[in-house]
Amino acid sequence: MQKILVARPIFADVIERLKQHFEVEWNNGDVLSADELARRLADKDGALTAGDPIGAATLAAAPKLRVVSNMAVGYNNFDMAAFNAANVLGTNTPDVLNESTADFGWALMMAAARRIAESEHWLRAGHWQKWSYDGFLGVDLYGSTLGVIGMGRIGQALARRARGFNMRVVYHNRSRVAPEIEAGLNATYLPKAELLREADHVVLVLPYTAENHHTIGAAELAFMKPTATLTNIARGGIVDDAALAEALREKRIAAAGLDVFEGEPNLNPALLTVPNVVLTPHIASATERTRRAMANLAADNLIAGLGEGPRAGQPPNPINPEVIGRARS
Ligand code: 8YV
Repeated sequence: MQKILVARPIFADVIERLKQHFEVEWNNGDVLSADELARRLADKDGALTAGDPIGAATLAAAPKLRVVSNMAVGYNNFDMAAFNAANVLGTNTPDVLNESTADFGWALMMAAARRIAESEHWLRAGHWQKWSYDGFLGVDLYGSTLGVIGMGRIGQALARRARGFNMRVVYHNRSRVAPEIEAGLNATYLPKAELLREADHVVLVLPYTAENHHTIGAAELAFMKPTATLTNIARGGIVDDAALAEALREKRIAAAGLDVFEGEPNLNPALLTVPNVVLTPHIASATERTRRAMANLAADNLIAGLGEGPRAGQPPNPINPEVIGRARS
């Protein structure tokens, strides 16, 4: 039987599924250090990860490893050049999380715009003595302009929600999406700086790559309206968190909603001291149904990637399909 490592706690019934095909070592505890992960992978044929960094050194220490299945759509934790050089297949879990993640992005955007977290903290702290006409005035979503940066599957799911709020949709993406998709979403392509100038609510839904590092920094924040909100449901590092904290403190933008952070789970401490930001612990895909779907899809990818089950050799979501069938190097 081939050996696999499940590097994180996941649903126990998914572990049972994997046990039908593999000898499973399960880390049902704390996040493994890089050294511990490499040590445990030394004799494994496959691994199921969730954001754990896998690079050249880890692959070199695991000569039998052929498939690493990430329980996430984003795979910036994989060094794909190293995967390709070693002929190791990487897989991810797209699509099953689109709607839950878009719902959450919408919730964060609304919470930021309407100051929900800020006013709730104030109320809990016992400050509510009387109603006041200017208490926690926010900014409207209805009839405003939504700016989506990253018009992939989740970005499109967000844009579809804008219809019910009678919003104009502008977007920026590496390349323009197909005209029929633009037409279906009633979305207009804009260069990034123009989008930032025009949008009332900017939402980031792009993958993290070296080129997307600090897509939003001090210069970009300066383009935004003082009444605008910024929501990041993509990845830490896409926003310069220090520059954002400063812009929020100085009210150069109205508010922000952040589910992902540079260096998470450690946050830039400045973010914890500004009131006009809603902070959540990377939970945009966290519904019972979606996380189960992600875990099962990650298992499907690993099972098929390692040549088991009805789809042997044809995993549903290969990131680098060109290495399938090649000998490990
Ligand atoms: C994951 C995510 O839960 O899919 C992604 O890219 O950010 C989340 O849905 C998280 O990355 C854990 O792997």
